[in-house]
Amino acid sequence: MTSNPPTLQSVEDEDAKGDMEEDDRTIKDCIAPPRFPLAHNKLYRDDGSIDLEVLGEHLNAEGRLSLDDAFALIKSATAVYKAEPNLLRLRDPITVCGDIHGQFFDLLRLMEAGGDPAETQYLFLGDYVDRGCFSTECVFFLCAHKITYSDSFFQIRGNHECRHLTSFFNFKDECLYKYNLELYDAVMDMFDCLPISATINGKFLCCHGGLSPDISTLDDILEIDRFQEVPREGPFCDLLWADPVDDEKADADGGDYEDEDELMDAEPTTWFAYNETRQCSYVFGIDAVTTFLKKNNLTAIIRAHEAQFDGYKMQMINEQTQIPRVITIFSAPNYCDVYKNKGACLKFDDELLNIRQFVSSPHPYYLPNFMDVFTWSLPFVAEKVTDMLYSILSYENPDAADDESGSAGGKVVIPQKSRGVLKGKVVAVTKLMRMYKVLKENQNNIIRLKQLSPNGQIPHGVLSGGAKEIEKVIANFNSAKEADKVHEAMPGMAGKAKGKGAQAKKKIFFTKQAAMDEAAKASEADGAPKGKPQRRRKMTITKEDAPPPSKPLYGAKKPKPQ
Ligand SMILES: [Mn+2]
Repeated sequence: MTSNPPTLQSVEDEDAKGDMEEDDRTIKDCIAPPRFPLAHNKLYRDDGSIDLEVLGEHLNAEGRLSLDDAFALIKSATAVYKAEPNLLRLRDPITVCGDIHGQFFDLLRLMEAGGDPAETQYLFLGDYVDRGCFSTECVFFLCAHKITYSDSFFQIRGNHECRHLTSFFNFKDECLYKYNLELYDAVMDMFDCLPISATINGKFLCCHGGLSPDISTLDDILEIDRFQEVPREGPFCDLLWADPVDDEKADADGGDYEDEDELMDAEPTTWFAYNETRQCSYVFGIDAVTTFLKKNNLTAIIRAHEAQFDGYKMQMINEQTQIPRVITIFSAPNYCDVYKNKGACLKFDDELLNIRQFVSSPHPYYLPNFMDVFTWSLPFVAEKVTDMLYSILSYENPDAADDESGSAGGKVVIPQKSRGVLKGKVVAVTKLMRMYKVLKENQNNIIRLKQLSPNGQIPHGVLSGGAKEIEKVIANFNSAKEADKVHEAMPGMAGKAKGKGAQAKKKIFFTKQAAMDEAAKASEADGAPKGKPQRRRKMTITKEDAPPPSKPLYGAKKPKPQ
């Protein structure tokens, strides 16, 4: 029945109702989200195709889908992903995008910067969900595009597309908040079907994380059984989790080891070493990269997975050709609302590689971890309650006024037994008052910090550092990244892999044919005749700001009717 309170059932006459509601709002500028899920006959055109524009506008207005339509979208997209191979073989022109992380309003901006999907081929490198509060919107929008443009719109899997991370971070909570557990499970089953890598023109390998010592040829990728939860180790894990050695860091301290005694015998990682930051998988160095590229006749690796201030990073640049061997692309601007970074996408066209950068777009506000306003207001309420309690207690106890310091020491006057009990209570309440005062005064910053934190945990030592420390942490990209570092790791792995880490510091080569590769390299260096001289590859890299958005962004006022 349409007279019931809003539910996830489609309602045909939503517009009439929506308009009525809007007029009732106290703040007229604040546009009400659609009260009812998008009607089935509006989501689909008469010919059965999805109306992507209507879907985009509805999600942009914070609208939801009916459960039936949501499940249907997920199911159709699952079938399309499932039919694709582990390794997609794509040709340019194509736009390549990095992490999205639930930033739906930035995804809309990205897809405008990257080109109209009706005419532009797309490849997304994973991490569609978690962190941001609009992951379900991202999933539906991307699925709808996959169904509509199956042969030109591609997505591969990121490390967040799994049950383990989405439960630890906020995607599962978001599904439960906006839809239900069955929908979450359907999305997880869909993620199990996503392809895990791609090549462009047979020259660029694209994956979310990077290389693996268990993958020495592209054929090794084809052997992986990808239809499962992402494992915690092995080639599948590495493709989604590995990072290139940070060359700046490597130059600074000759390796990425923290202890001093480790530093003594540390060499820069040129092959593979244990990935301390992620607490799983590896970091891969220059020798691993050049060996892999050469063996597979590739130019570069294009990956995502790490936030970048400019939205991209070029690493391990070939001195002769000036072509980077590793390109990182990151498409979530102002990541987690605190990094202040740009987002970017790569537009490949023949020998031209154009980087388009864009800044973040406004989006609706959610309290962290979908907290409700009552929970949020607790520090304020609690402060008032302790305030009242204090007044009542100190009315009975004239000494209380002298005890503002809250310390039980100082001048000792032996009180009567009952007075002593009362005094203890006043002291306790005073302490409580002071705590709530700190909490209240720093409420805004703590909440922004908590936004970085799944399970509401705040990075160690920050709270005790007081207001200044909190402000410092959320002030800029580097400190936000540092505070957020703990969340780059595989949850539940902290400390567990230490032994493995110590082992992995030694050189790890590709397990397959590593010795042969080494030998070949050595004989080449001896001046053994090479084959035909290599054709010098040309590649021009350009960078530009994306043109300004053509559509009004979220929160823009509707033009007043004449
Ligand atoms: Mn990632």
